Amino acid sequence: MHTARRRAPWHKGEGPVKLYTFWRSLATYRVRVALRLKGVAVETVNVDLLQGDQHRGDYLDVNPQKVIPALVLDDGGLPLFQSMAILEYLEEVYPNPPLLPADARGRARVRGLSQIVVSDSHPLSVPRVRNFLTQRFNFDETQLNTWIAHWQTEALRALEAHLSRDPATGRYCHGDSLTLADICLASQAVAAGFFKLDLAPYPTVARIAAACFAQDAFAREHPLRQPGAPATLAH
Ligand SMILES: N[C@@H](CCC(=O)N[C@@H](CS)C(=O)NCC(=O)O)C(=O)O
Repeated sequence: MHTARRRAPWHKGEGPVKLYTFWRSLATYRVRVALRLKGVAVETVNVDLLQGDQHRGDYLDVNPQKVIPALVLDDGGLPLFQSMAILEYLEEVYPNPPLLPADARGRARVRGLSQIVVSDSHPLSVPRVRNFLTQRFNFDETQLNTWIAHWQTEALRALEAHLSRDPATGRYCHGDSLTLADICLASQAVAAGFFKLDLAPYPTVARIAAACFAQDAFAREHPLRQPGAPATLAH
């Protein structure tokens, strides 16, 4: 017998209304920056990942994958999920300022740079992966830090190699305007801070990250400026 699903109280109207977020979430940082760059205001709902809020029943109705971000639109539908998909949605629905280049090759490059972070680096150090390694394979702190540093470093190296060899790199990852790649690179730079990795060996990444953090949207949405964040980068 099927149990009737509780009806979620999704609102009806136009545009995003609610973002499920947490100060430490890098995926949600990406979405918050895009929302702010595009001037879209949303209500935020805190999902404390350290307290396990992502596993609670009411959040499972929001995102059964048990991760944030999730963006509720007021079209009456289920929330959007996965930061990259949400960024692409925002780009389509709020085209100004554009965060993807006008040409197909440029868009492929921006998406490629973004995926180094979103697909190949970030997922390897999220809480559920860290917990699995410690609980299932008994990783101690040193082993866990080695794991995290390895995958973060791989991403930083890859970004640096792509950015430094390509004349398409400008003030930002792709030319002199912000793109989705800068949003992803900034989240990678925040991760480097969290995990105490020096950006000095990656001068192009460091330069672009600094240019991003000098922008209001990146600075105001920085994880360490969110409610509940600790005073320092270490955690
Ligand atoms: N690929 C997903 C990653 C989502 C994700 O792993 N989010 C983290 C926070 S940045 C999370 O909610 N983790 C909860 C957990 O690992 O238990 C995206 O980009 O949205």
